[in-house]
Amino acid sequence: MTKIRCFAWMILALPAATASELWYEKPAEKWTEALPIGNGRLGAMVFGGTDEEHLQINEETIWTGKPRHYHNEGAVEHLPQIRKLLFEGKQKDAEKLAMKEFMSEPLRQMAYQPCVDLKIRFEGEGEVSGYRRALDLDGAVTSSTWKRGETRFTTECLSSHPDEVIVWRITSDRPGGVSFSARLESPHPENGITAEGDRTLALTGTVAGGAIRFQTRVEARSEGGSVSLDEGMLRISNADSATLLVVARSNHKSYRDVSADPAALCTADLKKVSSKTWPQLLADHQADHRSLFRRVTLDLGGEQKNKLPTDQRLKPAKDTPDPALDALYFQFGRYLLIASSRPGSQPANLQGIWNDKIKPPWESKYTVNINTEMNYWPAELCNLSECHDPLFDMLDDCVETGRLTAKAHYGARGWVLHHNTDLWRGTAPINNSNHGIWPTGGAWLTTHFWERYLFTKDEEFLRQRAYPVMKGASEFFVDYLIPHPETGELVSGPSNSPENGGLVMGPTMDHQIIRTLLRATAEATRILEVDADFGAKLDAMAGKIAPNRIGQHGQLQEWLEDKDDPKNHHRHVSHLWGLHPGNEITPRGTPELAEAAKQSLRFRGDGGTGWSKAWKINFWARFLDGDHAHLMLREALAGNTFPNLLDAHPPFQIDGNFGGTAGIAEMLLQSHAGEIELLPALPSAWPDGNVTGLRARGGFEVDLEWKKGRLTKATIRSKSGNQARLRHGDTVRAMEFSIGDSVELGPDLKPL
Ligand code: FUC
Repeated sequence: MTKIRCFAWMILALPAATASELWYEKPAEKWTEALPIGNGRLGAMVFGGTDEEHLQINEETIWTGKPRHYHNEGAVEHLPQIRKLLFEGKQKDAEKLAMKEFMSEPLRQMAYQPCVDLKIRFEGEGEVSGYRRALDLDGAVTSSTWKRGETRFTTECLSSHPDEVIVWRITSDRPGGVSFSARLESPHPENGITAEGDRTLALTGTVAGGAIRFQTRVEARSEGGSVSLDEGMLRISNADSATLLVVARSNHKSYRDVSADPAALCTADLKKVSSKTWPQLLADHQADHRSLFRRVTLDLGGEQKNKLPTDQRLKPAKDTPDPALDALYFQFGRYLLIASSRPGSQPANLQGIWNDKIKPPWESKYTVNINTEMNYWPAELCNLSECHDPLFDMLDDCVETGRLTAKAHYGARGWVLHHNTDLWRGTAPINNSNHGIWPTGGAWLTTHFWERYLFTKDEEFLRQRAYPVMKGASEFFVDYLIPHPETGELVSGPSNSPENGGLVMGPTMDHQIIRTLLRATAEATRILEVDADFGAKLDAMAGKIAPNRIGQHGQLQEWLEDKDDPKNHHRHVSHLWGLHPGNEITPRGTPELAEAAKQSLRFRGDGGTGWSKAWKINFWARFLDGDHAHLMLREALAGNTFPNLLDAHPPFQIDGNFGGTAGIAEMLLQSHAGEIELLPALPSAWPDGNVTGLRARGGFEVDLEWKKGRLTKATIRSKSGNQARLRHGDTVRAMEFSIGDSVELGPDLKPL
């Protein structure tokens, strides 16, 4: 029976790839070639080796540092002087004073850490042939298969959300053909490896100098043959097949509590799966994953290119469109969000949950001046609302720590989060006054609460979860905004236009974010029928904030002063926030501002880091220019994507993947401007295609079909009953929906 199943699997696996598969002809040599799996909390990069298999494993709560505060008591005393210096044009003096008196303590935040490496050394002689390695996005399983001599081996690997376990499985087509040893290694110094029973290894580790302790266990099972424990290694001899189950836990309970017992948790995790067989583990994992993944399908044609290994398609995509690769990249982003952000888990950090370095770039933490937000752009749009939840949980923590920072640094009510946070929920300005003092990170993230409401129309969510956070974020800005001494307009500051131009008063991006936050909060007070006076005050204040301005080069000004440099190709395009993800600038609603924003984007050019190009896909989609959006997608694929499809900033940073996925969705469907626009930015590279399950604000789900670049059919499903203004090109139609309605429309937007 086992033999027949293996054989059937091989027949299925070896032919050309499916549309939702990444595949390769060789094992991964580098981390950026290995394939990611994850259950929100436990992740692994799977290398697929034939002499030695390597799983580089992460657990999301293993970080440096310990529960602590970062705010700087007394910083507020220096706030008036910093503002005065900035208003007087003395930027360097202001930065110097701020550096000395206004920064977080300590100055830097903590780093996300690797957990453990599982190394599996195969026994056996003979030449290797017929190798193939893949990641099936729909099944959420990596696989590798090869022949050594006359024996074919196949491996599969998954990280199960329902069962909280990583499972690695090997079978051979020769009875008794599987023999290997497996060991655990950790990059953390103070660890010990012990045997737990006769087929389980446990590794206990401590993050040097910090509070986090953790444990990892690997349990071996075999069909046929034997399992033994020997010198800190598991040995599997002459089995027909074998399965390794890996669990990992830390002592982290919350940002201020590290009293969990990793060993007890690991014991419980393994106990939970003790009677579950591989087919059961696989079936439960796939049912869970598919319940999310299959909500959206995307077919852009061009499948014949799937016959090529995935890594060989990236560079050519620059000049020759590869629509099937675009669709794969889109679904890979959705796969990654499912794998790195599940209810109850930490939000996806700068690398999701995948990190092999003790000193990862930017600590692999949460950079909230674009990166963390970009991670969540696809969540509502691409029908993965639940995957958004960890971000909201993190913000609940930041409301607590951010209150202390608001008081200590600004003497303000409410809460504030500057440009980074970490496992310990730091909210104070870090690193350097010339970019760390940026008080709108929390405000931007708070708009995600509002967006969740707009997409779902879930009033309970608005009342219970969103509004308290929005109210606190808004209260901060009521106390913080100050009138400009010359114009009387309300301005933000000290702040910066993220990472460009140093410490200033009144960067455009801040004003766009704050206006959006205040108006959304005011709107929420009306929907919920609470705090009417507060709502009116917020609306009034929003109207007094310095507006968007068009400068001497026809550009949208990045600052209060008209000082933009048209030759500046900086990766951040912060002042276009109002175009995307915000909505105060739209080609139809504010054509002059939109034209100025376009001028600014032209000046910035088509280059940039991975996430910068991903943002530009979204910008061009919002300009309704599908071909330019697609050009940016091709730039990202060819120039900023590793062989395993992870975003190459470089180095690896996951935001570009998520931003790219959201950008592709924005090319097909937009709903930020008071109407649901179908195929707003369809590029000529995708003449025929269909998409199902995208979501639009107002509680709608949308399927679209098109041929020769023209919409042929749209299906609109209403989840919450609502009016909608639908648009396709110049055709506009207002419709009334009841809950559960599903309406099929033709290209003229009339019911079919
Ligand atoms: C911001 C960006 C960098 C990088 C870092 C993590 O600081 O400017 O490019 O993405 O975040």
